[in-house]
Amino acid sequence: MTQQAILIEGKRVAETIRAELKDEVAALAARGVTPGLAVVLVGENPASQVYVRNKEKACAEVGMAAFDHRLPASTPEDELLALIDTLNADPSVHGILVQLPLPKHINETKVLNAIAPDKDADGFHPMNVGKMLIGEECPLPCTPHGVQELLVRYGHDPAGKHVVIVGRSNIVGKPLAAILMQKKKGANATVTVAHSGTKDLAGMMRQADILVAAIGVPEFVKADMVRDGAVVIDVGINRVEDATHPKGYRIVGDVDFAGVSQKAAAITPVPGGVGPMTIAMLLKNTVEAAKRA
Ligand code: L34
Repeated sequence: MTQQAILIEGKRVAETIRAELKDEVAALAARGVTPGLAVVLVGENPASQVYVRNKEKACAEVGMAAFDHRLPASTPEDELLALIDTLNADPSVHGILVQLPLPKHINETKVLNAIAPDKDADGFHPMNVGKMLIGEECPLPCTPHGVQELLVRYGHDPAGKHVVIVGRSNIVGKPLAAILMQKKKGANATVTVAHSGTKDLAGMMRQADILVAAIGVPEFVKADMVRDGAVVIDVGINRVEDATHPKGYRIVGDVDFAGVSQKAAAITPVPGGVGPMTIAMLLKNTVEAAKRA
């Protein structure tokens, strides 16, 4: 295909989802409940600061409360754990998000374990990860859930398709595989999880009906690694130096967009693709938690 791929506009879909949530939030407000999300950021990672700000802005837009907790990078682990205890006990907090990555001296597993599973806005608690794997109802991790939602809303039902996910992180690759392999609506795919140890990775990627790039390497996926007419979802968000941009950098995905968009049937842009969907699904998890509470 030398035709230009259809753009899968995550930004637009995320707007639609926020509009849907706004109505649900209004209905909750009529019952005296304002969904509240506690946003915890430890340290000054510039990318995390942007993501967290976007999350808090999105909360405000749909009428939810965002409780902002910024802690210095030097915060001891037990202080962070104590904050989580307080948030677990606070009835105005329905969802808790601890932005990752955490500073190296803090044990991530310990922190994720400390979040009450019913307030787990990210779906990262091991209990929820287990529920997700066996197909029980639970909050789903926001980025992979956003990818599923994008595919479905653009008419690319994963059912029966070969989905090749490149990347095996706990945030994206592993949970996306767990979600898309379920015998459920919007799933039922044949899933391959490929990674840096995969033999003939390019050949594997060419097998994909739906290719998901979550590698963390700028523009790793080139046109010759993509089958004609594949659907390509780019989860990567990389800052690359660019003196011609006012900020001194620009954001690119894990996919060589210019090349791959000549070959794919549909493709997500970066920015404006999966990123905004991550945030929309975070709000959704929090609204669901508020409904249950
Ligand atoms: N706990 N940590 C926790 N939960 C998460 O779901 C995340 N993730 C990832 C990093 N750490 C996390 C995010 O929130 C990545 N991520 C995220 C969220 C939002 C955006 C990107 C990544 C986003 O807003 N992206 C915009 C561009 C932002 C920019 O200008 O840099 C976009 O259009 O893609």
